[in-house]
Amino acid sequence: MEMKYVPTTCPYCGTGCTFNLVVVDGKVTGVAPYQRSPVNEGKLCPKGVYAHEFVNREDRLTTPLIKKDGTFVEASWDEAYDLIARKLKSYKADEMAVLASARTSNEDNYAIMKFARGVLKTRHIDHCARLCHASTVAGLAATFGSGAMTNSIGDIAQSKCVFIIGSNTFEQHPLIGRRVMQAKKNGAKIIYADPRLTPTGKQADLYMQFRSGSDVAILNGLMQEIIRNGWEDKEFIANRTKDFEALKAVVMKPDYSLENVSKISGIPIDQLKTAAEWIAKSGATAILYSMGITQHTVGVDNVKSIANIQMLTGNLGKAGAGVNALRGQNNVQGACDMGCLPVVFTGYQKVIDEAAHKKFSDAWGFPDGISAPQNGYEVTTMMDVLTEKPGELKAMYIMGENPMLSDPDLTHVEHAIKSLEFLVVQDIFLTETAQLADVVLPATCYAEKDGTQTSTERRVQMWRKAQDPPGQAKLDWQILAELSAKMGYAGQFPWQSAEDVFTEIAKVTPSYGGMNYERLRKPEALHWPCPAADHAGTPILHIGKFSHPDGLGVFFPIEFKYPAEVPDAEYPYIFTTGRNLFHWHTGSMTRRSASLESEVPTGWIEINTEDAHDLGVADGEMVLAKTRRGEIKVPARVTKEIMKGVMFMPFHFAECAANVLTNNALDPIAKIPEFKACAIKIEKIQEA
Ligand SMILES: Nc1nc2c(c(=O)[nH]1)N[C@H]1C(S)=C(S)[C@@H](COP(=O)(O)OP(=O)(O)OC[C@H]3O[C@@H](n4cnc5c(=O)[nH]c(N)nc54)[C@H](O)[C@@H]3O)O[C@H]1N2
Ligand SMILES: Nc1nc2c(c(=O)[nH]1)N[C@H]1C(S)=C(S)[C@@H](COP(=O)(O)OP(=O)(O)OC[C@H]3O[C@@H](n4cnc5c(=O)[nH]c(N)nc54)[C@H](O)[C@@H]3O)O[C@H]1N2
Ligand code: SF4
Ligand SMILES: [Mo]
Repeated sequence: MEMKYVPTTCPYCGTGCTFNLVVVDGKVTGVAPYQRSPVNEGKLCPKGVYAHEFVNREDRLTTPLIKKDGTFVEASWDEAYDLIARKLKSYKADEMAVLASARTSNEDNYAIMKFARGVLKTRHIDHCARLCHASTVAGLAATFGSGAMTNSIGDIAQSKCVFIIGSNTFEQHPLIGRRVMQAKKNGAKIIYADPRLTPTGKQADLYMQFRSGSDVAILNGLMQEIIRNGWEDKEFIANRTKDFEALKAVVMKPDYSLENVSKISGIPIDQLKTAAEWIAKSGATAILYSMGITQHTVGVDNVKSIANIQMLTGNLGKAGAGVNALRGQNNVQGACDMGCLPVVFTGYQKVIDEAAHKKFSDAWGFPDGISAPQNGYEVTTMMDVLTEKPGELKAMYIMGENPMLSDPDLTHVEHAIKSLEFLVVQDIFLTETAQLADVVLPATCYAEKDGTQTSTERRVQMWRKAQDPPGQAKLDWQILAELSAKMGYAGQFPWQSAEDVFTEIAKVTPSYGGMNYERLRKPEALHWPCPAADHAGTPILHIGKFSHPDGLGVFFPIEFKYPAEVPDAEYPYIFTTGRNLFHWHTGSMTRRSASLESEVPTGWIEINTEDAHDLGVADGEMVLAKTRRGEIKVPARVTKEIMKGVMFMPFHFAECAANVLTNNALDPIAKIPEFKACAIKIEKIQEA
């Protein structure tokens, strides 16, 4: 028996924990701690502990599949490439759309970005960041000039007050939750605001329960209280920001008095008072937020409000403070950095910028040019165009995403995807989306490849190959390079290894310019921006000045608006959705993990005890959950821990898919859907 440990990075969340894969006779069989990790120091959450379990599942995709007369037939790579090349060449550039993947490496995402813009020449490339932190990218770019988490994970332990709003940190970023507990142990106050008393809330010193969709009102109310008491950081405001008077004019309105905010949100006035005082006076308050803030039609407004309160209290550019937007997927930061968005190349170089466009055209050297210097469609817009403007988009190439469970309003999504003439899906399992494809390509998973991924704290870390891929599965970037060669562009994809791809990335991306594999192999790796070979990387952003040309942070006055759909007589409850500790999104990996699946084998809807009493629903009873989009049967979980009037479902489970119910109303700027608030009713299921 031959056994070895291969250090790698967790393929689940954006925390970026490292662990060892245990390899016995060439096969991954387990996970063991990697003590030298500066992020998790050898500790892991259950998803990390069992991250080996899906890898060698017998239902991994092992060969290309081509759909013939409605059923998949195994095919050779050559057959699959020939078919895809022929079909894709038959479409005009902007008839094709591409989805990249926050699950795969930077190298894979760079390859698909280059494939989309250089080979297909389409402007339409996006990925699940749209459903996730699109509001953060837009909101923080406007306020600070840069759309990323401002401080590092380890830094949270130095906070004097941690204000968590719209993040269930202990279930969704458990090893960041550990830093929150370290801060608490050092005396920090923990404030938690969420419609549900989650495991995160149970550790808080102050828990504020509120109705989904009232975030702007709450934040404005807190700011009014801070200003009324003279607790704002006058020096910070004077030296580092602009447009404070405009902010003040709005937040001081009677609409945002604590009385009024309490009415809108349901939070008692004395709790709001305490929160305002702790946030303003702690000396170093860190805000942690995630999807509870971003997934709204006012997602960008919410993010700007978070930035406002941190600038108001001077909680930026120093240790233990900051706006900590916790990025979700293992490599969603990286997929954005790699330009898998409809508006930018790598490193946020704008496609509409003439110089950037020329830079990439020249660097890549496609003899017939690249995609036009115009912005493309977002994922959510693609789905709308497919249903509302038939024939405009005809083909789609999806790498590592499962919109048939993860996008809002699944009936609409199914209609959209089925109206495509040609769909390619490149995944590791035959997902709900892959089942609708014309061609399915088998990819390698994290355990089978070298590569890098960029965590929420902008730390670029390595994946290392621990075993061979199953069957004929290939590396994601390799598939894209080989397909591009078939389409006549061999010269543009000369890479022999992931490291070759990374070298090219570093050349065209200033914020990654000083990175290479040798530097990244060290346990600490590097935080971008790292512009030069002798630059040590940047763990904390905005020290001394913000990223805008004038160096100032901008206050945006924000008025409160209700969600696109609010409860009424017919649909009387607020419906919100999210996650659970043991499962990952559409479950493609965690539901194939025996240990995780045995912890939580199916979905549920959380109903407040009083609401359940009114409805005559018992704990565990199967109910019919209905919105204007659709209905599903789902077991009720009756609990005091959710706010009265609000109901919650995790979206991991195909057999009771929350996204049949969700609303695809979008934020006008970020185009993120309102996963966190719509209107629902519950009906009892009549016995037959
Ligand atoms: N175990 C696990 N961990 C994950 C993931 C996973 O699928 N499983 N996914 C990863 C990804 S991609 C992401 S983006 C992150 C997401 O991480 P989180 O954002 O922490 O997760 P969610 O459960 O989507 O939502 C967080 C909280 O928002 C609350 N909420 C609901 N409505 C509102 C509202 O109107 N306002 C506010 N302020 N809060 C509200 C919910 O009650 C919930 O507790 O998690 C990452 N980590
Ligand atoms: N109702 C509701 N819906 C939501 C949300 C919510 O809070 N509520 N949250 C949204 C958010 S924040 C997100 S991020 C999205 C996530 O939405 P998706 O990204 O669609 O969800 P995943 O299940 O993570 O899908 C990733 C796919 O990648 C595949 N994969 C994994 N590794 C690899 C690899 O190395 N190569 C390839 N080619 N494929 C691979 C997996 O098998 C899986 O099919 O869901 C969104 N949907
Ligand atoms: S906290 Fe995130 S990165 Fe760390 S082990 Fe858990 S899922 Fe993996
Ligand atoms: Mo996400």
